Amino acid sequence: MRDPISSVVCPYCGAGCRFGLVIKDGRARDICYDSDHPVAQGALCPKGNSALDLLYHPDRLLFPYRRDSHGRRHRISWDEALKTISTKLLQIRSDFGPEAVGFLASAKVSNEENYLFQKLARIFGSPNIDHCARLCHAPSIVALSRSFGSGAMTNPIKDLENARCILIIGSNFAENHPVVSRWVWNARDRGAYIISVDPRVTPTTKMAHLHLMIRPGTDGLLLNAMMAQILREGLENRDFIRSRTEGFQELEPILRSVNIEKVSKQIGVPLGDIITAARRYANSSASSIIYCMGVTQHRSGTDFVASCANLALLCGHIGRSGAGVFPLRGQNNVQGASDMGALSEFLPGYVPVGDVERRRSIVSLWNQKDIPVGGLTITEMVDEILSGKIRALFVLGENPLVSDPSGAETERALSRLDLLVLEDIFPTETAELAHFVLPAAMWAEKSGSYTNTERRVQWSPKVLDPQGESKPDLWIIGNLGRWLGIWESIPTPEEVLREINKVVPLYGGITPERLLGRREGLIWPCPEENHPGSPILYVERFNRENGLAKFYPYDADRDATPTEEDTFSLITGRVVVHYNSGSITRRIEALSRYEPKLEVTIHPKDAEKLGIRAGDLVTVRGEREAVDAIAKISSQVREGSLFMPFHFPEANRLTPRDLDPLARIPSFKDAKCKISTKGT
Ligand SMILES: Nc1nc2c(c(=O)[nH]1)N[C@H]1C(S)=C(S)[C@@H](COP(=O)(O)OP(=O)(O)OC[C@H]3O[C@@H](n4cnc5c(=O)[nH]c(N)nc54)[C@H](O)[C@@H]3O)O[C@H]1N2
Ligand SMILES: Nc1nc2c(c(=O)[nH]1)N[C@H]1C(S)=C(S)[C@@H](COP(=O)(O)OP(=O)(O)OC[C@H]3O[C@@H](n4cnc5c(=O)[nH]c(N)nc54)[C@H](O)[C@@H]3O)O[C@H]1N2
Ligand code: SF4
Ligand SMILES: [Mo]
Repeated sequence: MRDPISSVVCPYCGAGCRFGLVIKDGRARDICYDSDHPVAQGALCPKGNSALDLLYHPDRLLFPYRRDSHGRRHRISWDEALKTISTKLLQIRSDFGPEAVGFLASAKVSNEENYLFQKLARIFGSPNIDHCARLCHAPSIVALSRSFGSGAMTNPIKDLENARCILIIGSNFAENHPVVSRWVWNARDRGAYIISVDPRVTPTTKMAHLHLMIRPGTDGLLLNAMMAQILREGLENRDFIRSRTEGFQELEPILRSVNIEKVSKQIGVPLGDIITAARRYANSSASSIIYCMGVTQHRSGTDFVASCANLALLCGHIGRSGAGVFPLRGQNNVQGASDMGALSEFLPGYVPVGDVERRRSIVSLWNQKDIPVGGLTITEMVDEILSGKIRALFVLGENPLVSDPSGAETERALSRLDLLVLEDIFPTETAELAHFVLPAAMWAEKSGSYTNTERRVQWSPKVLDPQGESKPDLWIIGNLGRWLGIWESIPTPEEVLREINKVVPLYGGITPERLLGRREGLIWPCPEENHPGSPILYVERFNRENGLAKFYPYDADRDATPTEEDTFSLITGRVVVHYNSGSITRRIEALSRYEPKLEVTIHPKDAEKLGIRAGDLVTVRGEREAVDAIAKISSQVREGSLFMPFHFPEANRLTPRDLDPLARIPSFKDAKCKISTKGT
């Protein structure tokens, strides 16, 4: 590539690939591949490859509009939009208090935009700021911070090729982070043993030497059984446990009492496979764990993540090349949005809002004495809209109507707001309910930094002009702050990054001067200007106060619940050609033609029992609602379970609002359902 630094960061997943845009007469004509990129090495998946269809899609939002009480859209000017929205927000604040306003940030926009957005919400006086990390890796933030001192991935993606054993649990990266596959294949080619734990057969499980097709939601039982076997055989790393950890004495008696034979029946996997997995993971010289939504999106998501951490600590497989814990981040900037404090319980840099001294020191930089605490999460905000406590919601780049659990409740809540504002690039399902819709410029039309799943912060430059009257999110947030009287001028992305350098020590040395000229970015923690970045964490000490990691005891047997005979466990998840709420990919023909309609996968034996044939229209009944889908019959799912992608509005009509008590993530991977041919 002649001018590599003009390359942009891919707007889809957290792998953080970059590609160049060939621009002629102000229009992007082609994509060029970046063969030196540290993650992608020139490869892109189907989504990255179709990025031009996204830029020039005819449905793009090009003008601000308001919706009247009859649902009609009226095009308005930016001044009118921002003036009316800010007047209404100030009115709601004076009538009901600042906590009557909720703010949803976005894992799709830059660090600078998220930073400024949470600052606006908090100075406005509302503690209610959250974003989709809540629905995604909130359990990783809680559990890994407790165990290791940081919720992030420990090693770079490329380092996977140095692993001698890889345990993949609840991740289908071959479809969802496709470029990760190349590094796992490299490891395999070099002789690494690959174990996969997934209740379905997927392109990822096909890469494994051993596939443990467990019953959904039994990961805690499996991980404890593996650890129990490791202890039984004396394969644990006593030196590591002694010198680098604490708390093992509380976990050990739980593990000693595990009955592995019983677990084998509970999880539906042969005993021999559990033993092989335990031995392979413990005995290799460097083992890594890759996990994702199959682990986190459960009522016990935090405990499952804690169990992954316990296993790594038990064998000392952390803090070295090839040995790490890889919670693959989903969205292109979900790591960054979390780092920037777009979460109800954390300020920028994971400063707990309850830590009075550190909180006051951060907000003093914003010329504030203090800010409110006790904010609500995404699902809690929906509950409080229904109770009448929240009256206005400002949504920046999320599609909650489709992505939140229990769609009927979300719809009821969003419909009763006094004010719903949406900033997006497309007219989504949520836009249908919004009073004001503000058109955002797309990734290539604005500058800013994005943090991928490896903690790699990369600058993505503006290479095109925004289309129509769309504006960069930073401009919109900055201007709204002016109308609200919060600040006087709109900062540039570089200016916001300089403020982040001061406020967030992890980003202290990731200055605009260094980042703009560095295509491969910098990996945090990078506290000072001359710091090279930190690809591998915990080499010498963990990030907890005493430098030690901590085991967290979890008695998984407590959670094992049998299901009723005719009830199915519905797994919702992803397919390669679609993305999240589908608001983008359902519009892109090059992608959606491979999966144009909602399908539900059922095992052949269950289908036969219920008289369901391939292609039949079936009704899937959840706790509250029923939806129709096309039946796909395949032994890629277990008997008794179903799979449905959540890229269509119907899927979340079926999911429950059961939350993990600590991370407050909904259990998207286990909705109790019944299924029948439509009309029967
Ligand atoms: N193509 C595509 N790529 C994406 C996305 C997308 O929508 N489409 N979204 C992005 C985002 S935001 C995220 S968070 C990531 C998510 O990436 P993944 O976590 O890989 O995606 P999922 O399909 O939700 O779930 C992964 C696997 O968990 C399995 N699973 C379900 N229940 C259980 C269980 O109880 N135990 C275990 N061990 N496994 C279980 C499912 O069968 C599935 O294969 O992908 C990112 N990349
Ligand atoms: N049933 C079920 N539900 C799930 C999940 C599941 O596995 N099963 N997974 C959960 C997970 S992991 C996640 S991360 C969430 C995702 O939940 P959401 O974040 O709500 O999903 P997206 O479809 O990614 O929505 C992002 C929106 O941002 C818009 N956007 C893109 N770029 C920009 C930009 O530059 N500026 C602005 N302003 N907007 C932009 C897009 O058009 C899109 O409408 O869904 C969760 N919901
Ligand atoms: S793997 Fe992720 S970052 Fe890379 S091209 Fe695909 S969607 Fe984009
Ligand atoms: Mo996600």
